[in-house]
Amino acid sequence: MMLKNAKLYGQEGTWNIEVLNGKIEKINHSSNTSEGNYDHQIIDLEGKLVLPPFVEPHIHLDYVLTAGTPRWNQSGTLFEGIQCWSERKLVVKETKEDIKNRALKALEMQLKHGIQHVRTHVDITDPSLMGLKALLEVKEEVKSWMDLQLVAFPQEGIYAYPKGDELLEEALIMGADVVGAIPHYEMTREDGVQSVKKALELAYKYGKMVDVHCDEIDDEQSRFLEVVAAEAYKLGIGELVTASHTTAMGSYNDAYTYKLFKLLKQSKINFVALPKANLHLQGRFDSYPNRRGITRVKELLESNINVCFGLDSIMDPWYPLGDGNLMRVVEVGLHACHMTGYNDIVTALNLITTNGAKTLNMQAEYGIKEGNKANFIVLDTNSEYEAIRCQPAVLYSIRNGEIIVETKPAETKMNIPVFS
Ligand code: 17E
Ligand code: FE2
Repeated sequence: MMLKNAKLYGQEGTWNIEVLNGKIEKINHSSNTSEGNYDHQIIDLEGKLVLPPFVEPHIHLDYVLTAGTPRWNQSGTLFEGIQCWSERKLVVKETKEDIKNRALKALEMQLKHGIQHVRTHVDITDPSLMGLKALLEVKEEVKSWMDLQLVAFPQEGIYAYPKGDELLEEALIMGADVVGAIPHYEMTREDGVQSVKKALELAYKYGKMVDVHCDEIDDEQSRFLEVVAAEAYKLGIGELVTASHTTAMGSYNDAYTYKLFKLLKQSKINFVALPKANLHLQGRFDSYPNRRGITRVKELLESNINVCFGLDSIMDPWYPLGDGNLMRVVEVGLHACHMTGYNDIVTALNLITTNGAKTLNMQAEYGIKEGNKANFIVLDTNSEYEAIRCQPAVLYSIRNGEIIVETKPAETKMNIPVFS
């Protein structure tokens, strides 16, 4: 395959990308007319924007498409979401196949929207570990078109749930890639601190990554992030550690945050912000003014701390909407985080590409470089700026040099003379 006249994300000019045996053989400036070395097919992109595939760093595939069963979350809070899910586990008896089918439907939505790499949390506060068994099979079944990482996520607590710590360890032995935790949901602050330490210890013991649901609450006193960062720093595994949500940071005072940022930089941990999910879930206990409940994305990025965006949910007890489209998460996130300056806009797609890859610790094999796998997506636009403004279709998703998804953009016919 050769992709002719590609506008590479973040670069000037247009380029020809030669693909041979599933890998990127050569990237030449379009003006270079040498013969080239590639497999049969040529596609002239006429300056369309080419990027590495989108990365979804945070979704709950075992929860997708369950909203309303057995009941809807009326308050829109995180806590009622957990309550609905806990009730569902008791009354809706799903088979492994049911869970797999829901997860596959969500993965299909994600694939259509240009995603080829997904990190999913899987609830392991369930003595049968059914969700994990289902997702371990899904991971294997989809690997030709989607890379999946599984987080062993103790939704109802490592200590608040009976034998949560043992289930967590069992999940790691069964093959989960990442250790999770939810310190703000434990019964006491001390249990929360202990749960973070436990998660990091287990990660160290089994050679796994860490991704903590951290301070997903509008409580300015919820300060488990400093524990995550300090423990990661002391163990020297910061780059393998991620703090997701951290919405309490939107409520911290500036003096504390100043001190915190020094530790965050030192620790090298990653952040996942989930703007659509948390705009919906947070601020629910406020009257007016009503908080946005989002972490300090702009300030973290300005401090060279890695931040990426995720969707979190597709129709689950926590969030009633969602269709797997990360471009829309970026659009909402830029607004919610006051990141609508020119430079914020033209670099915004970092939030769902390279920054996500770094969080998943797969940056070494990610990106459009000679020698890498021929994995890319093509957007129906000619610039980074227009990609954000117009939310164009993903025309192609290409994996190992094969077109695995092709989309024809909608066509509008104007019957008004001046426009036709
Ligand atoms: N579980 C949780 O603790 N927080 C969330 N935002 C979701 C599930 C979706
Ligand atoms: Fe989450």
